[in-house]
Amino acid sequence: MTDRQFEEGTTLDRFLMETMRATPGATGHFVNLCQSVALAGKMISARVNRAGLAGLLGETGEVNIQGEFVQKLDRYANDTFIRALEHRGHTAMVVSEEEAEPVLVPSRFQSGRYVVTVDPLDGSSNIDVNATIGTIFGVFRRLTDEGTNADLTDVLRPGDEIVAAGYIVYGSGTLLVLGTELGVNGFTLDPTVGEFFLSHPNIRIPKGKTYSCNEAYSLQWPEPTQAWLRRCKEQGWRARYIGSLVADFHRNLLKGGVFLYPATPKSPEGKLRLLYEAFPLAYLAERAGGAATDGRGRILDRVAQSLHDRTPLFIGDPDAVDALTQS
Ligand code: AHM
Ligand code: MG
Repeated sequence: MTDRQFEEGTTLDRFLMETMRATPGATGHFVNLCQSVALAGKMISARVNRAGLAGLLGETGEVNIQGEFVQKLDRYANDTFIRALEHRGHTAMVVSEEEAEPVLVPSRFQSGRYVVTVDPLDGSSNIDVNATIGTIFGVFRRLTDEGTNADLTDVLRPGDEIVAAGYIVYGSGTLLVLGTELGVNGFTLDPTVGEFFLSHPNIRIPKGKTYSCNEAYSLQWPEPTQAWLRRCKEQGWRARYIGSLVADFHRNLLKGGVFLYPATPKSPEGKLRLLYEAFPLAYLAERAGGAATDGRGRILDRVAQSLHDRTPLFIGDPDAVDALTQS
């Protein structure tokens, strides 16, 4: 919310209810959806915290649609997220990084008006070393009639049609960042109470000279992008990169800076996925005063052609994104 003041100690539930009351025509379905996301976030957070003790590190032995080895926590996060969303009547379909095909809500549950895209556990390569990882999600209001099954037309559409997005970071604390048309707000999980409390109201990305990228690939980038990086170094910028998109994005959102993952000869379409990584974070960046492009144009102007489309990504500080897009 940009125009409301919330008291200290405002829970996510209270925030959502007050936001709903101030939104004409709101039915409560979106509030229920956010509550389901928060429940999944708490459950995943608890599992992440205990993973080293509970035999939950390492791989399952499966390979996912991306050709990557599935980690045990990837599988847990995926299943938990889908189970949390499927039964409350707000969601019709989930598109997940870990699922080759869209997952329809089982027919024994009421189907809903939203379609959710999710990267259940972003930064999988950091799971086994206790570095920050996270869940990224985006929400579309479905186009197809609620009386029918949702289908691909409900997600293969412009990023601009996202109605809400967010992420949960599992770091030194667990934080849920939620973006809607009303703004971007952060909620910290108090594990002693089991609730998310508003801790970062109305987030706006500050100016900051930090770049986040895998610099080891920089010699493979287009020359103008390399030239931009050289200029940053001459101008005294700093580098921060953990290799979890959600963590790198989060730091830049709070501290200022830009994240870039350009195309390389190995990943000519870029590495990051459009529907459940780039779209949600681009939505959040723009609502927090930042920008996001694929190096040519605005990310949210893109239209997904298939579920697991990839894209180059330049996201964060609007001036830096602008410079990188024109470079
Ligand atoms: P994933 O863990 O969902 O598969 O995401 C891919 C990750 C991003 O979180 C991160 O930005 C990127 O891959 C890091 O890639 P690289 O190791 O090439 O720097
Ligand atoms: Mg990811």
